[in-house]
Amino acid sequence: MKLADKILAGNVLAAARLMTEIENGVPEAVAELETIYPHTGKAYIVGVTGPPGVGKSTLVDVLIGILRRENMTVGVLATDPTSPFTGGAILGDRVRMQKHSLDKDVFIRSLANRGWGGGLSKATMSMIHIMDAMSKDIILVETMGTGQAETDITRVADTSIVILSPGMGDEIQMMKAGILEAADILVINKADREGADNLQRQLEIMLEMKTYLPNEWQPSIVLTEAIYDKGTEELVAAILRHREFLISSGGLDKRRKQRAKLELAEATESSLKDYIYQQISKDDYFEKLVDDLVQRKTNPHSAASKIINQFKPVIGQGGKQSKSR
Ligand SMILES: Nc1nc2c(ncn2[C@@H]2O[C@H](COP(=O)(O)OP(=O)(O)O)[C@@H](O)[C@H]2O)c(=O)[nH]1
Ligand SMILES: [Mg+2]
Repeated sequence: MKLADKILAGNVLAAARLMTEIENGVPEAVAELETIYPHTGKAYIVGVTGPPGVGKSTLVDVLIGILRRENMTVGVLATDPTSPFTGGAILGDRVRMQKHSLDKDVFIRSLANRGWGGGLSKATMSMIHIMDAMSKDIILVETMGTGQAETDITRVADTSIVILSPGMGDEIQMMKAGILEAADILVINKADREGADNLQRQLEIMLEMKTYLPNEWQPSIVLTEAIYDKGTEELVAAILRHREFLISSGGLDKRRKQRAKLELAEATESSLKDYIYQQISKDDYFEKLVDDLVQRKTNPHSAASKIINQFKPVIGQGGKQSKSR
């Protein structure tokens, strides 16, 4: 049996193996993902983003417990870009979440920093798809997040939680980076610490400055103390409220379309890249473009436009045809 079939039959080890293959860039893994894809789209994806040390992993750990009590199955994708080389923090996350490791309805996976760069990598999306195909109701994705790229988890998750904690001075930086703009729920964790009120006021002022349309979601602010399991039920309630809102407003479809768009663009990019690499050594047309580049008769951008322009009439026609049908 192929790995994908085993995964669809509920084999957890097969899922772990396929994830490792994806991380290592094993080419056969792509075919497995093709088998899996039709079985995805059911899971609800929650992005948990914030600067290092604010308590993302601690909070995720508590959330797992609450969601399980509500009888939801949970997938967790944890990354810690703060220690990309030693893997120390990743191991830490794993140890912390180990109490859930005997629960067959919880699947936790740590992803090394490779290919992540603060944003959402192809590998990340693939891991999410696998957990989705494993019938996880909720998938929690812990990332640092930059808020700058449309590939950031905060832009493609169904619900985006941005976590801050008092006295870190990060909130200003995060505002600059636009990460707060992407938040559906703002969490002030470590509310047991001094400065939580102040941070709450700052965030409230920031939210008040924005104008919301009548049918637009207004981000909520939730105070939590992850290590004391305080405010965490409220956080889960806020997530579920946002989910209800997205479903009833049609926003969920919009977000999923955005995610599909991103995946299509990324897949096209990598296929096109592979194709061009293959052709460059066998095709006179590409050979000439490369020579022109070397001799500085053209530049990479213009050369790329030339290639894309070749595709345009074909793609454009396809679009027109399907519309008229
Ligand atoms: N005082 C306090 N410390 C917390 C709270 N939540 C987490 N921490 C601590 O903050 C540190 C960083 O937590 P961690 O979950 O690893 O943060 P992450 O880097 O965002 O994943 C750990 O030592 C936690 O025990 C909280 O609510 N209050
Ligand atoms: Mg962490």
